[in-house]
Amino acid sequence: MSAAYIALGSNLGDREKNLKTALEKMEEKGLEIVKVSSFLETEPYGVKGQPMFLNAACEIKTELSPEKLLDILFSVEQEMGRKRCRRWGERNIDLDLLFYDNLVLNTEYLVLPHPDLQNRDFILTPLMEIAPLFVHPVLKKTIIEIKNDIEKK
Ligand code: PH2
Ligand code: MG
Ligand code: MG
Repeated sequence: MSAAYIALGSNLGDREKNLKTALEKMEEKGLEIVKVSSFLETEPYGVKGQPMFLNAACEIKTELSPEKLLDILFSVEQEMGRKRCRRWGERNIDLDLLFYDNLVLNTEYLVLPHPDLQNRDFILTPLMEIAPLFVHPVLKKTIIEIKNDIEKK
């Protein structure tokens, strides 16, 4: 069994319902959800002038490869009618794979760990609730340490 961490985000429609629906669909597709953070309202990062986000993070257990897991996340987004609009723009649901065990991977399809998570408070704050001592396999720092680093910036 592998452990993976996933970031959830929504800033269109009923945001809370969207996050809950995504979690339900992930479970229906066989991902074992072991921890879910609280849902956190956050300022848009990257592209301003869009609605506030609701963000969360969860930990899952799976026998699937990281690529197959990513396929499942995409299929949930698709079933929920996700349209890929502008980069960093508004979306009813976004599911991003953050970590898969201690795997470091850089392919066209998938980059692990998520390449920008160390700069994103909206990922680190919920992640800190469920995995404060998880060590980033490239930065060799815990989530708490990474979160402290961005607070100093
Ligand atoms: N997702 C983005 C871009 N900006 N900002 C917040 N607060 N939350 C997000 O989930 C988010 C974002 C691209 O995926
Ligand atoms: Mg994203
Ligand atoms: Mg995404």
